[in-house]
Parts: sequence; structure tokens; C-alpha cells
Amino acid sequence: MDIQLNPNEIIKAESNFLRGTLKQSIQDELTGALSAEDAQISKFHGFYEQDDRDSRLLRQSRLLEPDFSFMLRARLPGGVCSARQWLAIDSISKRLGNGSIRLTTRQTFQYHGIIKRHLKPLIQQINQSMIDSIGGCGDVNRNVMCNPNPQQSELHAEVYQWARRISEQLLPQTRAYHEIWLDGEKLEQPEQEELYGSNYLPRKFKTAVAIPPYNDVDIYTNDLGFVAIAEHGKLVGFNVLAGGGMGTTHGDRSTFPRLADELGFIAVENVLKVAEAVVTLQRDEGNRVSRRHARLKYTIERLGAERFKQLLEQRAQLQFKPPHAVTFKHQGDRYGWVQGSDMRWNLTLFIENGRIEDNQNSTLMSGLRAIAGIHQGDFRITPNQNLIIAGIAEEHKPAIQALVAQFGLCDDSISPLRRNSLACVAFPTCPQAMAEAERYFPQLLDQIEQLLAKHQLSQLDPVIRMTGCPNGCARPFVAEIGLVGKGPGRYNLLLGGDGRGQRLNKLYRENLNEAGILTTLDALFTQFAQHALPDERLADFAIRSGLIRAVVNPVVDFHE
Ligand code: SRM
Ligand code: SF4
Repeated sequence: MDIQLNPNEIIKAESNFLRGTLKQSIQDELTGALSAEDAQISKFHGFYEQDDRDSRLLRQSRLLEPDFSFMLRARLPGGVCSARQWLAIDSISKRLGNGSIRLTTRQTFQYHGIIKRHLKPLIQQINQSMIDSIGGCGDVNRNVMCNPNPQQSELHAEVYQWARRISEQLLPQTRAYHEIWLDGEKLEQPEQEELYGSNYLPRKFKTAVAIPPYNDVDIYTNDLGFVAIAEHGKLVGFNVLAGGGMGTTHGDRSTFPRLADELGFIAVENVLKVAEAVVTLQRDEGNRVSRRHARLKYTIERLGAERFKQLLEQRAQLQFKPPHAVTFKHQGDRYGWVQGSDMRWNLTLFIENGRIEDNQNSTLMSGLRAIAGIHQGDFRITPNQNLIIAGIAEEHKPAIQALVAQFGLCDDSISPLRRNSLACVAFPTCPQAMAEAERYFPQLLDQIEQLLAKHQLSQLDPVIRMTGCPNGCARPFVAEIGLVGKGPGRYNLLLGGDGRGQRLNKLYRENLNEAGILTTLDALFTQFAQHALPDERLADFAIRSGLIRAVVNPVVDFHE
């Protein structure tokens, strides 16, 4: 039987190790866009072609080309950057982006609205600050997440170094990025990609490192996860997880979110070997025909977790030990000041949906710039799109605190609900958005807060997440309440996550408009207020009282 490879496979194979015709596409002044092939290859360099969806129809009716611009996503393992780097990130956004910085759900930042001729100077300038965008997107390993844990400073430092090493180890080897953007020398000999090969992976690949009891990285939603195991504060090894992922397609029962399987425990020194073995196994076994079924989660479902583990052990030439018992407490961030084991202070700031900009209501961007101007520690982006000003010496705390107050960066009145909320970007930049998310969620939360107050439940803090489509960029399928865009102003409402990221949720009501969402939640809160057990979480209550069934095996349970 003649099996047709996905067209993306041909584009990758013929790209001469990710060069394509990007150089020519960038110089073409007749259009704000890239050639169709280069628009695929550009992702491996960290940027996406987009157009302003707000003006799309109007421009079409006037026979104008769409308003093209680019989104660039940096590679920032563990979300850590220095204050100096923050100043550069800020300044570049104003000069070469749209003036805002977007913190992402994978602990890095994005620039939106970059016009074509600004791409090269922008990439050069972030690289001058020792930040790159290689593998920010594309069919390779993406930004490696790491729990930003400000309390256990020494353990964090050690685990964070592993996150960095994994990120480096899984970088593509091609010199294309340096050649095209940094004017690096052209290689004479043909190139090799020992890890990825010339077709790279069948699909994107995501890795995270968690430090229990915090599951802010949502470790079970990653293709590959390492759970740090510490004894007496010292790292002894990792539990290895594989096969998590969120992306689904409405109405397609062959797609589903999945939590990663626990494969076993490995000693610290085996981390890179195992990471490479998982990547190459997925390279060789992953589906290169249907991109919809090409993530590692489908490879594992096809092979079976036990067989996958055996193949992995053969490839890595080791045997997994039984996993250590771990307990995760929560997926969210812990706000405010905490002192680390190194006696330095850390301040976690709530950044609504990760959007950093100055506007008529906020001087957030200026405030962070002022802090970066005097701060001697680092900045840590959290997997919940928030920001930690980390490593503040006791004597510098008052000055930072004064700036926080001056720019109004810490608002104690923010509700527990909102503090546990996440929304993806969606309109106007995301080409996949079916409904609003970041621009709409804050107003919807205002109304949900009023409902909670009506039921005297203002202290309730369910993990609540909204996305503009079922791709799942804000990890809505592990939320206690998930709202997933179905069409303009319409959302599916899902219930059932456990607040710790260890249980998937499931469709409760379909295709709701705002009134429908509020009526549904009102009824749920009424029941919860009357019948919940002390300290019971909202979704646990929904399952116990039979409102929704828990998802055990997503292949059969998720769509039922
Ligand atoms: Fe995502 C595609 C934004 C985290 C699953 N994601 C996109 C694109 C690039 C749209 C596109 O295909 O052109 C979005 C760009 C919007 C814009 O205008 O900026 C986009 N994803 C984001 C970010 C910025 C959301 C945010 O609000 O923070 C996150 C950037 C993370 C990063 O720094 O690397 C982001 N995306 C995620 C996550 C969460 C995670 O990784 O922890 C997921 C679910 C986990 C997973 O991968 O399974 C996620 N994004 C997707 C998918 C579905 C993949 C799938 O397996 O089906 C797509 C679509 C695709 O790949 O075809 C997608
Ligand atoms: Fe775009 Fe969908 Fe991701 Fe939201 S979830 S950013 S709408 S791809």
C-alpha cells in the first residue's frame, strides 16, 4: 500500500536542514508574508507568520493582502533570565515588536506584531542578550519547563541546571539559524542532524521538570517529564514520565488529551541519555502521515506503555527502577513574598494572562523595567504566565517593595479564582482561534466572581482555564473548570480536574454562550454551597455528586 507522507515531511526533508528559502522570503519586499514552505520552516527558528484577524475581512473586501506580521517565541529554559536580560527584552519589544511582552504557559516570552523587516534585527538583538529562539516552535523539543521553586533555592539551582542541559542536548544541530540571522559563516561540508535526522520529529515535543509537591509545570501534560526526587534536600534522581499532551479536535474522537505514563526511576546521571532515547524513539516510531495523530501520546497508545518502556530501556541501555512515591499538591502559583533556603527573598507577581504592557489602566511594563533597573537577582517566568522577582538580598527588599507599591504591581484584592486562572492568546493573532480567550476572560471572571459572592463562595479557588480552541494552549483539560472555544462567543464547559494536574476533565455542557456559562456555573455553585464536604474541591464535588464522571482512560472516557 502506498502511504502518503504528510506534506510537512517533504518540506522539512527538502529544507536543507531548515534553511529553505528563508533568506529570499525575508528580502521579498512585495509581500509582508513568507512563501508557504518558509512559513513552516520559520517555526523551527522560533517565529510564526500571523495576520491581524480583526481586520482580515475588511482587508479582503478591499482586495488588500492580510495585515501580516510575526510572532517570535524565545527559548528560555525554566523561564529564568537576568534583570539585565529583562531590560533588553523590554526595550526590543518597544522598538521592534508591538510594545508588549507576552509571558507564555511554557515559561518563556513572545513578541507579537513584528513586521518582516524587523525580524532579523530583533533576532540579532535577543541573541546579543544571550537569548535565542531556536526550537521555540517547530517539530523539535520546545522550551524546557522547570518548577521555579523560590523556597528550596539549592534544590532549584541543581534541578534548573538539568533543565538547561536537557534543552541544550535536544537542540537541533543545524547552523541554519546562525547563518541566516546572525550572519554566521556558511558551512562547506554537508550537515548532519545526529539526533533528529533530516526530517526532524513527526511533531512538536515538550519536556518539563517538576519539583514535588508543586505541579505548576503540569508535568503530566508533557511528552516527556522528569520529576525530581530529593532526599534530605539533595537531588538523587528522577521519576520519568512520557506521553502527555492536550491537543484535541472538536468532533474527532480519535484525538484526545492524555496524561503521561510513569515509566520508572532513574539516577541523575542518566537524564540526558533517557531524554535522547525518548526523542529518537518518537522520531522513529511516530506517525508521519497524520499530523493530528503524530504526538508521542499517540505513539505510546499504539505501542502500549509497557512495550514503549521496553524499547526505551533497550535504546537507553538501562533499566528503570520502580518510581518513587510522590505527592503533588497544586498546579497554581503561590503569590507574594517568600524567603528561600539561601535567605534571599522572592516575590511572585500576578500577571493577568501573561500580558505585559502599559495602558490607560496599568503601568506594569514600566514598573517591571524600573525593578529590572535596580534588581541584582533574576526574573523567573512561571508556567502560569506569572513573574517572580527572584533572589533579592534582604537589604534590597525595601527598594523593590517601594517600586512595587509605586507602580501598583501587587493587588491583594485579586480573587483566589482569578489567581488560578489562565487564558491562551487567541484573537487577534492566533490563526487557530475559534473564540476569544485572553481579551475576554477577565470580563467573564468579573461575572463569575459575582456569582461566587452571591453564594458566599468568594474564597473558592478552582483552577479555571480558557482557550480559544481545543488545541489546549492554556492546558484547559487539566483544569477544574475548562472553557474551550467552539465558535464566536461559544464555549464548551468541562469539569473534573483535581487541582493538582493529575486528572483530566470532561465535557459537561456544550457550545454555551456567556449567559449559558453563567447559568450553568450558578447551578453548580448552588449545589456546591449546599452539599460540599468541608475543604472539598469543586470538581471533586462534581464527581462525587454524579454531575460528571471521572476520566480514567481518555481514549474511551473523554468523549463519552
Ligand atoms: Fe500552543 C499552536 C500559543 C502552549 C498546544 N499555540 C499554537 C499557536 C502557535 C497557533 C498556531 O498554530 O499558529 C499559538 C500562537 C498564538 C499567538 O498568537 O501567540 C499558540 N501555545 C501558545 C501559547 C503562547 C499560549 C499562551 O497563552 O501562553 C503557549 C506558548 C508556549 C511556549 O512558550 O512554548 C502555548 N500550546 C501550548 C500548550 C501548553 C503547554 O505546552 O504546556 C499546549 C498543550 C500541550 C500540548 O502541546 O499538548 C499547546 N498549540 C498547541 C497545539 C496543539 C498540539 C497538538 O498536539 O494537537 C497547537 C496547534 C498545532 O500544533 O498544530 C498550538
Ligand atoms: Fe490559539 Fe487555540 Fe492555542 Fe488558544 S488554544 S492560542 S486559540 S491555538
